[in-house]
Amino acid sequence: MMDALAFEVSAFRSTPHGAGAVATVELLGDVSPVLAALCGSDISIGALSLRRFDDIDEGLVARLAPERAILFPHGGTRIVALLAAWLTARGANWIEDPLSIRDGIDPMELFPEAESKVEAFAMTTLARAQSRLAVKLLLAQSARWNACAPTALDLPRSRRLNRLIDPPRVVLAGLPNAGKSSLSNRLLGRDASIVSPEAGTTRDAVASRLDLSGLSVDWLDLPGFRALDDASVASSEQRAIKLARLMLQDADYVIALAAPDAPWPALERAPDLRIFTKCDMPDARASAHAQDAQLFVSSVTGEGIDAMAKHIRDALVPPEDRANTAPWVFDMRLAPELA
Ligand SMILES: Nc1nc2c(ncn2[C@@H]2O[C@H](COP(=O)(O)OP(=O)(O)OP(=O)(O)O)[C@@H](O)[C@H]2O)c(=O)[nH]1
Ligand SMILES: [Mg+2]
Repeated sequence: MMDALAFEVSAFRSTPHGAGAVATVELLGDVSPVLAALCGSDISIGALSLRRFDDIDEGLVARLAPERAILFPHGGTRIVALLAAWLTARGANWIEDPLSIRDGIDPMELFPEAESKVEAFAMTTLARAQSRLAVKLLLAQSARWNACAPTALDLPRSRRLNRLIDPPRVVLAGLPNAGKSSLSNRLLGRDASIVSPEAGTTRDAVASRLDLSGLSVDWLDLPGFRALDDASVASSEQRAIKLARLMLQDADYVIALAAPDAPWPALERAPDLRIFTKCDMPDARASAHAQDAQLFVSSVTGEGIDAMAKHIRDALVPPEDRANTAPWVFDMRLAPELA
């Protein structure tokens, strides 16, 4: 029964992953039979129609071209997953990572309604950009590219802005018990890492996607760095520490953490930021290690946490880069001469 229906379409979610008010699911290929089965009947080209999506959801459907339609279901991840399952059960090719087809499809074909090449590229990029701050900037690019001679392209600035599309990697390094996991959990708003007064609690690095005042980052809570010749350190912890030190090399941004009861870690690489935590403890700021700190925070009271998030965001994607109205090379295909 299902074989008879084998749909010759590719489908993918074109809004960023995660929950949102409305998601967009693109259908490319022989879309008429899919719309007939999913929405009750086919939809004429150029029409926008409110339909039920089988028994999954209700939403708008835009039929943009003979071989292209967009579904607008509600944006919960579960609804999109159900639509994906419905489509794949009927032979459609569900593309989990639209990036994988990005280079194969001309954005102008994907977004025929776009008024310029830059707008079509911006729409394609918007589908995968991870940071909230990317949205307005990407939507402004078409006008900015029109207004500016390509000679004014500033590639280093564009590379920094690209962190709004692909999250940069931030690592938190400190001695055992410095409070790394507590700080990570506080930022995340949930307990991703176990916290305890026992040194060496975190073994494997714990990665979380965090929103730092509009910038998404991949945040890594590392095991505490202690001397590997310390006989009390178990061999599994020693291996974890070695791995963590490798992660430091790859990071876009390194934060060193100290506390009244934990001095600064010795790192192979100079940290980009030195944070002093547990500043709610009595006389914390008077402690010897506090002298070298740039920022003070407490994971218990929340003091300094918002300022810290903004500081890291602005270091990775400076406000002057965001405010600059010169074109942003958010996709190298727009400026092949710079590649
Ligand atoms: N008063 C106070 N205590 C804190 C704060 N942050 C962490 N702690 C305490 O410090 C201890 C160690 O915290 P963790 O977050 O587990 O430290 P860690 O750096 O992840 O430790 P390891 O995983 O062992 O390397 C726990 O008892 C926490 O409750 C803080 O801001 N204020
Ligand atoms: Mg920990």
